[in-house]
Amino acid sequence: MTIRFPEGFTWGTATASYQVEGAIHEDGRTPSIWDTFCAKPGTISDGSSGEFACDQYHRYRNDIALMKELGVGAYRLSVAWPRIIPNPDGEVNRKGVDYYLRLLDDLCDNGIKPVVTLYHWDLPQYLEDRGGWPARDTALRYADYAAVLARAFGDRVDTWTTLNEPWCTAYLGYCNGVHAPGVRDDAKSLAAVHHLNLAHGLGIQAVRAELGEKTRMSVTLNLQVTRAATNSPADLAARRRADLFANEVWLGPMLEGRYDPEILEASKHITDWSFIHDGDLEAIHQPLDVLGINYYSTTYVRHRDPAQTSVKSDKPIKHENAMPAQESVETLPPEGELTAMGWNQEPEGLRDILVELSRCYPSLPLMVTENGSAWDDEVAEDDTVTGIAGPEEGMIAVVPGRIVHDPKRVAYLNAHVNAVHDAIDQGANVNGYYAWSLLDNFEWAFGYSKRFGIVRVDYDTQERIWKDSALRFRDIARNNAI
Ligand code: GCO
Repeated sequence: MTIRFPEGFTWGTATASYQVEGAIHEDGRTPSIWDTFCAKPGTISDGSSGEFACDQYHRYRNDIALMKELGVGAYRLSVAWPRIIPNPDGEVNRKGVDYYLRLLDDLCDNGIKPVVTLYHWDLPQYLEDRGGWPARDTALRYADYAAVLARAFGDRVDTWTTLNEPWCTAYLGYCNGVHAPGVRDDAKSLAAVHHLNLAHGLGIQAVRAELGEKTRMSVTLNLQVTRAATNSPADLAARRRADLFANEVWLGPMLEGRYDPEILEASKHITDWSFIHDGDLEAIHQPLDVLGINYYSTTYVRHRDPAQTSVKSDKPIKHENAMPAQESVETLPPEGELTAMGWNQEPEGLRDILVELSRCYPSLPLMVTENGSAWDDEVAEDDTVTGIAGPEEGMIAVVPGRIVHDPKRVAYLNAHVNAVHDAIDQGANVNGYYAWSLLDNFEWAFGYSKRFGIVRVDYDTQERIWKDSALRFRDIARNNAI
């Protein structure tokens, strides 16, 4: 049976600067917090870093040829802040800007809309040295950076995304410390929450001040679909507590200009929230054209006795409870067949969050800015597989004769694309789906040990190799149907 998506639905692929670019020493880029973090022993499971990654800095034209073959209408990429403003003096690095101009122009020439994330976690190290996200000044510097990008890129960008998953920045970065900069401090993580919200609002204002009120603005949140283990009042309260810090802490300020008083109450033993200044909530509450949702799995919680000791997980797993003020919340081990990340598979969670958001915010269009799964892939020989020539003489975008058969990733993709369609059927206002990821890449604390790509990267040769999931996604994107 063929299920069609609405006319104009966008199929895209997504990546992030530090995960794919490599070239960390090139053209004036200075270190980000991830370069510093990776250099510390024990932070990255395979001891690697983004130094080479997928070398997209040099191979972007090939990767765009690949996307063109896939038939995708959009590429969600992020900009490395330390390429643009490499030093505390605030001076703009022309060479860094030029790299992205070449990339954006090539995308536009190939009819692929750029969806540009301003911040996907690679904070300049000099800003961390001055306090990082727990410091208010970082939000102000972010607004300057946003204005620079708006002036430089102008109308080449289809949709601007202020932040990617501020949940990870605040909690994995500053609460359980499994991501850069590796800080473990509950109070700082909540200050980071607020300053990320502030950066979002100031960033939107800065971009619109340069490019006009009509500029399409978004943010990408990894809202957590948290389920209570039972319907007991105690378990439901645990679910509510997780939801407040995972979701409401972003949705409230960004979409309604308020922090739920329960958030402040539940964390008053950690901080007095005096970092919220007069006028901040108005600044944060800016009109949005679309809300990006990253979705991978669900989390089950139940009540726990707060008298027990530490619950904060130090596992580098996003769906463990890494948040502050969770003394009464126990995260249950995931069930069913888990992906290579150890995450459960529950496509209904994607449907539910989309339907719920459209019910709460009916006028706000949604896009699934990331969805995908990691599996332990193997390469097979197959003479019938054709490659793709790169844009330059003698260059290859995808090698012929080899393929990865990845039935589990294909099944995950099918199930989640179907879930998006179910959500639309139930009234959700969803206008796009971006596969995470175009390529295998640097998976943060897991280094290169987890492969999320629909296209494989051979890190020794930088060859791109088809996976069945890419061919499946090509069918879906080209036909706008599954
Ligand atoms: C994130 C990111 C991606 C990850 C992906 C898989 O949200 O964590 O946007 O950078 O690689 O989610 O973990």
